[in-house]
Amino acid sequence: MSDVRIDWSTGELCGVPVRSKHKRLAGMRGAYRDAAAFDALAPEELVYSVQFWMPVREGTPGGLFWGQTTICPGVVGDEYFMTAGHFHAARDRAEYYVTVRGEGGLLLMDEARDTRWERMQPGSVHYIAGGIAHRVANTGDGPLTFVACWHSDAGHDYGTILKHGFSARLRKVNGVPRLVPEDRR
Ligand code: M6P
Ligand code: ZN
Repeated sequence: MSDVRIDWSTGELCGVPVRSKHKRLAGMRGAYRDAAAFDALAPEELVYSVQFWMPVREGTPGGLFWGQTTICPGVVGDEYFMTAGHFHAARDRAEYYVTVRGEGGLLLMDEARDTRWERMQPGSVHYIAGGIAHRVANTGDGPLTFVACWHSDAGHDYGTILKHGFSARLRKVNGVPRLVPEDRR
C-alpha cells in the first residue's frame, strides 16, 4: 500500500508525507495589475493552496514530485486569482498539469516572452515543456484544482517572474477570459 492517496473528486492528497503551503493576497503584492483593487481586498484572503509529495530530496536527479493546487474563485480588479507562476531553475525540465475540477487558463511564456494560454477544464492534460514559464488563473465561479508532476531537480525560479512578470495577463473582459498583452516594462 502506498503512503499517499488522492481523492479524484477534489484532487486532495492525504498521507503522512504530504506537505502543504497556502498563498494569501498579502504574499502576492505586485503580482496583480490593479494596485487599488488589490489594496481594497483583505490581505489574509486565501488565493490558493498547494499540497505536494516529495518522495525524494529536492534536487535529486531523476526523481519526480507530485502535487495539487487549488485556486479559489475571485478577481483583483478584472484579473483572475492566479498562481505566482515560475520558470524551472533547471530550464530543460518539463512538467504535467492535469485539471481535476473547475475552469481556468494556463499561461505559458517562453524565454523570448511570447505568452499563449490553454483552457483548463476537468480532464484537460497540459504538457509544459522545459524553458516555459507557467501560471494558472481560475476563470470559473468555483475552486479550480489541478494535479502536477515535475522533476525533483527542476527547482523554482520565481525571481524572473517577480521582476518582469508575464508579457500578458488573463483578464475578465465582458465576463469572459481574454489574454491581454501587458504594457512593456
Ligand atoms: C503546481 C506545481 C508546483 C507549484 C504549484 C503552485 O502544483 O507547479 O511546483 O509550486 O503548482 O505554483 P507556483 O509555485 O507558481 O505558485
Ligand atoms: Zn513548474
